[in-house]
Amino acid sequence: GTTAGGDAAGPKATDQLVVGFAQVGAESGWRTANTKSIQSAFEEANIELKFSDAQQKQENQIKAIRSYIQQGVDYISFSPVVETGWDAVLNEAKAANIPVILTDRAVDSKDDSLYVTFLGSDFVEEGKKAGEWVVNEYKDASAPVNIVQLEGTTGAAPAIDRAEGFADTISSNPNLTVIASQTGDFTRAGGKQVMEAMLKSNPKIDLVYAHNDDMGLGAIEAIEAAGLVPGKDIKIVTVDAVKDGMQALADGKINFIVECSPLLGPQLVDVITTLNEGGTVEKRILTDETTFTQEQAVTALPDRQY
Ligand code: GYE
Repeated sequence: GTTAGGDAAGPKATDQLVVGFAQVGAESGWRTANTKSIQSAFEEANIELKFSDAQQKQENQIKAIRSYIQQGVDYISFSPVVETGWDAVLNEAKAANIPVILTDRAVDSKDDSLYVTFLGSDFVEEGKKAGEWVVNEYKDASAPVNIVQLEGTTGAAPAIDRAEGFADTISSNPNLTVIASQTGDFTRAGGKQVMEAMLKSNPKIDLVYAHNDDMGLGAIEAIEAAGLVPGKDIKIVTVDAVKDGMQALADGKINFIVECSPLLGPQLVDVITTLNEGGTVEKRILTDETTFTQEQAVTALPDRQY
């Protein structure tokens, strides 16, 4: 027909666009910075954002996505709390002709027509970078090095992939052994609690590999409470590089941090603007990231945005 609507009508004015975003939760400093980045990028672009917080529960995210479908938003974006179990709701979005953009975390689905693109970090690569630091730090070790791992949320892409990249890399030196590994749910309280238990059951721990800064910061509290010196008696490697983590690194309590950027808002707005204008985007959009030693943290801290 000749009536306006749909793609044939051409791009919508940005202030006519409505996007629903289903966030994981507010579990970490990283997540807070990510939420801020998304909210301010949409505000700046003058695109309406419907935002929900799932408190780390998949069922809440599914509910939020269903409500966005019902409201007939133009685009849906979300950061899946876990990798599996999304096909049904994503098929509902597809049937309603609402494009879905994954940010930060991936889904494990055979059908990649269920989303337009996945925008975020390479978590396996992050695990590798953490592992490379450990391999180098202990290259002269002739005795076993006892490593404990604080895992992220069970079933979440960053927990699965950061464990995998790390394990693959440290396997090059048989002295490097992960003696205990448990989830701390990406929270500071979780990291502290798990570390307390690990300290009780393992007399000699040389290094903690935490899947995020917050759990590393919780581990620091547990290590200090046990009368040990974090960064010296027990070394700590984490992922994220949020301000509190960088401060602990600069203070010598953490030994190495692999950066994972939460500032995905501007890239998400770019994707939506491009799609709105009829353009296409890559199926996988990677974020640029670096790593920080203690010296580098001292230099980088004053300009850190989050
Ligand atoms: O590393 C952690 C957060 O999905 C990359 O989630 C994100 C992770 C991040 O809770 O701090």
